[in-house]
Amino acid sequence: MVRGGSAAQEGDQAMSLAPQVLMYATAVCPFCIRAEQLLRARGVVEIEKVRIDLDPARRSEMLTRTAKRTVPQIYIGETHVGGCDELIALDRAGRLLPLLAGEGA
Ligand SMILES: N[C@@H](CCC(=O)N[C@@H](CS)C(=O)NCC(=O)O)C(=O)O
Repeated sequence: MVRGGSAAQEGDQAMSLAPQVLMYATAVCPFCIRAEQLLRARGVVEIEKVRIDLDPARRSEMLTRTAKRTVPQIYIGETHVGGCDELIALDRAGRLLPLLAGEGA
């Protein structure tokens, strides 16, 4: 069973290849909302949201893992995409859907 996944992919086998989508976020964050909208528009059903405003340990985790202080910070599988701007750039470059499909960036 996959935690991430794209609705564009049909069938259990395809779903099992879809990487997890994880987003470090805060409650009040327009960039997080925009990023989520784009991910949803590209068919992502499940996003693991890590609320760093509620959990200082997870904030430290984000800082250590990404070396970034702003939210969102988005992971698709093991790939650190970055923030909202980077997500949009990836999409415009035609590399977001392949990444969501587990085909690498
Ligand atoms: N260019 C970034 C901007 C992200 C950003 O500014 N996020 C705000 C919250 S919406 C933030 O983390 N502000 C805290 C800070 O700048 O330290 C992106 O596209 O993700």
